Amino acid sequence: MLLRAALAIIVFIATAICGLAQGSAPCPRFPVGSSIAQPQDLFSEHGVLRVNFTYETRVDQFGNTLFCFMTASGAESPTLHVRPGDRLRIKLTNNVPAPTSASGSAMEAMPGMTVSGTASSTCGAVTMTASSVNIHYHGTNTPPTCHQDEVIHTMINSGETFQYDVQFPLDEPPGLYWYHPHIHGISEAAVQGGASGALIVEGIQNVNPEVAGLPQQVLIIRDNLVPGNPDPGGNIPSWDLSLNYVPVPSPAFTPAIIQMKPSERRLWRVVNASADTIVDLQLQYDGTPQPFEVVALDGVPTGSQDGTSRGKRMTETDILLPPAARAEFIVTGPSPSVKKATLATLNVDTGPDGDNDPTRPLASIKVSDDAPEPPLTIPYVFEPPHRQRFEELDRERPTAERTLYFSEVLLDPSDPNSPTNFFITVDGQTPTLFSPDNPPAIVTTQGSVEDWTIENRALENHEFHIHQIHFLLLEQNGVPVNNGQYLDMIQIPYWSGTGPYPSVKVRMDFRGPLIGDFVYHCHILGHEDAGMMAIIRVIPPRPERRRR
Ligand SMILES: [Cu+2]
Repeated sequence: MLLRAALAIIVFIATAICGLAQGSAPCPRFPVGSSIAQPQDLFSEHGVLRVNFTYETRVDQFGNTLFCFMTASGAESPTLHVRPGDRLRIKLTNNVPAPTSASGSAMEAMPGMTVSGTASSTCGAVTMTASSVNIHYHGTNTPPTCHQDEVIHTMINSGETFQYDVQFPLDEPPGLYWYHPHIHGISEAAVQGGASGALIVEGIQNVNPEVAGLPQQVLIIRDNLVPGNPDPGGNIPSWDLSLNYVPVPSPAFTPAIIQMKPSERRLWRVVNASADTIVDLQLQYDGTPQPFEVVALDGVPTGSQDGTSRGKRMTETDILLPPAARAEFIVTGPSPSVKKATLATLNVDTGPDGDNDPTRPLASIKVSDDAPEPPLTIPYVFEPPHRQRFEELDRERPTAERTLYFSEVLLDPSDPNSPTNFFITVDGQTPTLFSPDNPPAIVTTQGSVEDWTIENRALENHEFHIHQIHFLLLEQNGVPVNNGQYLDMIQIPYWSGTGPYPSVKVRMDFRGPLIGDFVYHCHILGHEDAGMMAIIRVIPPRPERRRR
């Protein structure tokens, strides 16, 4: 209910400025059933990518509030290309109108929605409003400091301009990342409004030479409210989806169109930029699942961490992508004899308390000899790969082991319709809703390597994400996983109500240079906004240890 109230306030504010917004037409959307277009590509030069963004809003014809990042030339949510070691300098101006005093005071009255701090603990604005924004550079191993990838205290309010200057490390794995707002309490509304874009760290061909020369297609899946807010079930999903801003609305699910040449090979770089919707991608030709030749997951080339600095391809016929997860894979387009070629998401069983993420098409692939190619091709230019960031993590001895768990509790246990509190808790501590003023739930030391067992004690799926670092998946439900993959997203499926809790065991790598406070949370953003997030603090080693 808290989220819906917040959303209602945002809709009210945006409606008030609807005429103005439509005049300047920010956040454009494509018609249902249209061919997908590639977002505009922006590249770093001489080690720096400079971007001017405005944060915009408008209300669409269905009453949904849209949000987006726009450049001065009118490009919406462009793909940002950087190289390892580059700086990303985004100057962000928040053009979303300030809340009215009435809605502002309502916001301040909402528990968990008011974020205030002192000048020493904040970064940008001091008090959160319904129009606050910031940017998280998801999956990047960049510093959690003010003006970089800091989301706990960074707020840019209406009318304000803020300068980001994000330093990418030299050993940033080459691959697909993404950017989105991360203001606790309103992140779901911002991301469902469409404020997200792709971020590519260049050089995947250095680790996976087989992708060199392939046309590359960025595919961004987003979700949004179903107009009219019908009860989910059957063909009515909890949220509608879109592909590169082409809506695929329920219940007809008219797919977007991807044009390809017959049997053409392409690198698809897919981000599930949904706030809440889990997808399970499958490519079907006349009903037969086709191979995805996977070369990277969550920005890390698959199988690249064994010391060879060479990625290894995995073949899959479907790929589960939690919200925020990425997959990069080679597809071969249909031959002319294929009558129906569809990129679909399969039904995801999210549990008795979960959402409805049904089977539905996303895109129909149309082949013709004169189909336009995507504007970018992976360069046929190779450099020696950097040492892979997480190399030999699998051989490290963990310095600590922890158990964490996801749980949900009704605010009023006697009223099944009361709001749900969402928690992520270190076993032994008291479940606590997130607040930026909370002390860190975990304090660790730079240089440590920790094994975390993360349990799901709730009756719906949760999707674990930690900022700043990737983790190595070690076990699922106590069974070792030996594919050596480094991820920043992992699903922990729902608990049935009896038996052991579903769990994953992951190895956290704090050996890198990053210190400071950052967060881990469920990346179903409705859950994160409702409390399912906590702070970890990485402190420098004590001087006497440093001398060793
Ligand atoms: Cu969750």
